[in-house]
Amino acid sequence: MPDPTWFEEEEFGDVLDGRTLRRILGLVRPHWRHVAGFILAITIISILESWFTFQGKRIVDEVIVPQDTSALREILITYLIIVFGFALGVFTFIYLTGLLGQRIQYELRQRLFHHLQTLSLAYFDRTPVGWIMSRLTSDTERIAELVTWGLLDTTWAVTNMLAAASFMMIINWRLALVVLAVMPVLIAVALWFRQKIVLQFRLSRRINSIITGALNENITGVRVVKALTRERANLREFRVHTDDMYRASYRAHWLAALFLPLVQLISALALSLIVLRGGQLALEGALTIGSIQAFISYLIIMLWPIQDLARVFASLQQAVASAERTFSLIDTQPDLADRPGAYDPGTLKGDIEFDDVDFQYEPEKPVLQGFSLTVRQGETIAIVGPTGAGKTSIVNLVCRFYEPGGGAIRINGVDYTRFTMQAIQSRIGMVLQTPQLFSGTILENIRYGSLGASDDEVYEAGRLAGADDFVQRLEKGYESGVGEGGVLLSTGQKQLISLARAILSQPDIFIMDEATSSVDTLTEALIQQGMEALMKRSTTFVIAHRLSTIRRADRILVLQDGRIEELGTHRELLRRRGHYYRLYTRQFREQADRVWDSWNGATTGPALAE
Ligand code: DCP
Ligand code: MG
Repeated sequence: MPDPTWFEEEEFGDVLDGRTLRRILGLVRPHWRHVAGFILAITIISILESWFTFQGKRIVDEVIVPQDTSALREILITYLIIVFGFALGVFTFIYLTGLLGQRIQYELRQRLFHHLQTLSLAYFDRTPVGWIMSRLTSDTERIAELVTWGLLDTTWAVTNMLAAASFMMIINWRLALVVLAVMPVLIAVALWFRQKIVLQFRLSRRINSIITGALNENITGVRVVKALTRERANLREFRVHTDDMYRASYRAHWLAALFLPLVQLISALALSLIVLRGGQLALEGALTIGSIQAFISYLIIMLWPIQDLARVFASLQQAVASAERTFSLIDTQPDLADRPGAYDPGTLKGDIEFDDVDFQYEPEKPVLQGFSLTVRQGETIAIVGPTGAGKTSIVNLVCRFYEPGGGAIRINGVDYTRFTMQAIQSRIGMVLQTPQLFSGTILENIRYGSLGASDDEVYEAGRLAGADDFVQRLEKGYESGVGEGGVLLSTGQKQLISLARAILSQPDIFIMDEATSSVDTLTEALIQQGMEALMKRSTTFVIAHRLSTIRRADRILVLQDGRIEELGTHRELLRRRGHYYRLYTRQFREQADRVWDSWNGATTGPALAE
């Protein structure tokens, strides 16, 4: 197993990671008009907000204090304009951010999905499906949120403060400087807290994932835990983790609780400075009452973003972490790719030759070593052997889902790495141990083998595969849905559909990984028949568990620990009285009886009695 910690969720990234931020901005660049649009809208809103407050000052200074209504009309009209502009601005930025967010999510998902198709099986071996799913769903969402609401919050904070500061400077620059002197202190405090809180939350999250893992293992493995009477020891370990968790989140919440009151305290200090210094200036006649009131309002406006800073920063960090993971997926290079100058030979007909092939999934764990085998064009070779012997690995190599680590595989005398992947994989038909269907109708699933096929060709393939019988008995026939992944069908039925799909694609090479789980004898006979159609025209590799299949093969390969133990026809191998003979007598006698009784109508008599 690969080290399981490398894909562990890290919830917070470093906001100041310039490279990631630049790449995120790269996502936005094509939509710069949208961004410019909503930044403009936000700026206008911020200015209007401060201007609105300024009108309040005018009402006090020009209407209420002098008891004069002459300016009232003009002020009211200005109010109306502000409110109208405000509504327009809010509409614009909500609309544009929504649109931008959706576009970016859409593009990212497309890109990720497309990229995933290029990655080789080896990647999917070592990457949990859940991890990939999170990249496609929650992470793209968070990135979209970062470039929309995150960008918005930041812009809004800056423009809000600038607008408020400007209006304060216009009203009275000396008092404005007093207020602005307090701001850096507030921002420093907010930043310090942010760092501490994030640190604690990060810690508690990490512990949380350990706890979840422990819980998971203990619940799924409860039988073993009980059998080995490990309850007490596990409980002790568990308590240590929960204690750590408690302490970390306790500190985080304590800090979070402390933050707001502290900001308010400092703000109160700023407020009293305004009242004190403002009062002095007012007494000197250098400041109006309306101005003092406006200053208090501006201070409150400037405080909003600061109080919000911790929240915005936390979500920024999460989004940056999301982006890092998503980019790491986008940056993953496919392990297998077409070589320069790779070509399509037009057919895969010809002998298939394994020449001294070495193969391993993981370093230091060889699966095949010095494996040599030539399969003739049109031949059917049955591969048998104990579990883990390397049977599936051999067909994986034929499909070029993986490539040999040493030696070569030649098709018609040419090293197959000189061909394109597409050329190889499009000419191989396969039925897997656990057949894979896609949600849709039976018709669509069969047509997957050859997208250009007509309905009639699909029915013909269904008939050849022996799937016709059960399909016709379904209410909607070939138009019946199979459910997600084919859940509405039995394994045997899924194999029949996969067979029909393989038949339709007219492959040069056919691969069948027989299901070990027993299907009923009738279905088995049908599968057998369907395979016949393919075996006649294709070079066939069949990983066989059923006697009926093995006996039909031209040659049988007995595999053990990645080595060829025996190779020959059924008769030859039985005569040798070696490995195959023992395997056959031990494992297949019972099955043989069943098969003979049920269908094979004893034309040659039991093989053992040859
Ligand atoms: N293996 C691995 N990584 C994979 C698949 C397999 O490390 N992604 C290892 C497990 C076995 C060896 O490779 O030790 C051979 O595996 P095969 O799948 O080729 O084995 P079989 O197909 O013969 O086994 P079964 O009959 O169980 O399908
Ligand atoms: Mg296998």
